[in-house]
Amino acid sequence: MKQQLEAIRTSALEAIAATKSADELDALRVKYLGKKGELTSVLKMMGKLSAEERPIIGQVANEVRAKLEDAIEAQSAALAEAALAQKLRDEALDVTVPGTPVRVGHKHPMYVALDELKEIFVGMGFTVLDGPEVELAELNFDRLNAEEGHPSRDWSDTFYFDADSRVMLRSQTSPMQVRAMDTMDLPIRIIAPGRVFRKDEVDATHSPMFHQVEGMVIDKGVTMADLKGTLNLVMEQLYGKGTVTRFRPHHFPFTEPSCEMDVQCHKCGGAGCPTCKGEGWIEVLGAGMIHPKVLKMAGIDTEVYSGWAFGMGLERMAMRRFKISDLRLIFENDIRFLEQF
Ligand code: 2U9
Repeated sequence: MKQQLEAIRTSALEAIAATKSADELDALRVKYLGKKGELTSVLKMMGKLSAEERPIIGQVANEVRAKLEDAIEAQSAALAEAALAQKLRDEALDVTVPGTPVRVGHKHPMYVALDELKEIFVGMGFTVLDGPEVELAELNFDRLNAEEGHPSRDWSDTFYFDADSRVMLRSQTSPMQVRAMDTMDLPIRIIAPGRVFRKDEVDATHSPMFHQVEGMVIDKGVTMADLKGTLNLVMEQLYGKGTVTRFRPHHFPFTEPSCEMDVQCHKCGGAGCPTCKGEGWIEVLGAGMIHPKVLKMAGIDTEVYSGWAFGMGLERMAMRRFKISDLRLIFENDIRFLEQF
């Protein structure tokens, strides 16, 4: 019987050490220590032993049971530890694995030009304003001295939302300047870039939606000299030091006097070439002293304050800067085109 017990011990310990899972270990526990287990079966035969043998065999049997229980417990802990280590390995995140590439877009050339312009104006203390594209005709026209009957208010030129021509897609970013005059403290120095809408057929130089940058300064004692000085500085930063400009008289309802500004062609130095279409000059923007009526409508005292304003088309500016020949290319967003800038 002693040999039987020792055989059980040897085979059980070997089997326990070889287990790979908690289930296998549990099966062994039942196999050896369960009610109908091998060790239990041997112990049940103890009654057949003599009185001298019984305590000796009993002791061996208890030792074997204790040994198997200890071995099962130790193996159970070892298996649990191994399972945890495996789980940690399986669930580990390898941060060095390259991710799925994200295709990065490309900054639109017009926004390259706009950002450059913003930086120049912000550097001179201007604030950049943003505002609604759906506007009141009152702010878009009346407050800018373009009264009923003004040609730009015609239904053939403007996108109205209602039969009374009160609500419209803004045709210029000027209503932003009107809002600024109504809400901001003086002095004011702002630029307002954004989309504007006019009923134009699409061709190489026209689109029903385009972008403008307008700007204005209102302060005490502002004159045409400030307008010229500031805009000359902007052109030098855009086109290089020594850029030559000229101002031609013009007419806008919201400025008086009004002018258009040209820069001398950087390609031919004014002699005339394909870049300036033989003119020697390139028109860049419109500007003028803010009409006293426009200031008065905003409640600004024209005896104390005066101001100047300008407006320019952003697509045209980007087309000049990047030598883009057709306006439609600006809006098509063909990545092969955009990636060239
Ligand atoms: C207020 C007062 C004055 C904005 C101005 C221009 C001259 C101008 C055109 C350039 C090309 C429009 O994009 S374009 O077609 N604009 O020539 N704009 S002065 O003057 C203002 C604006 C707001 C309250």
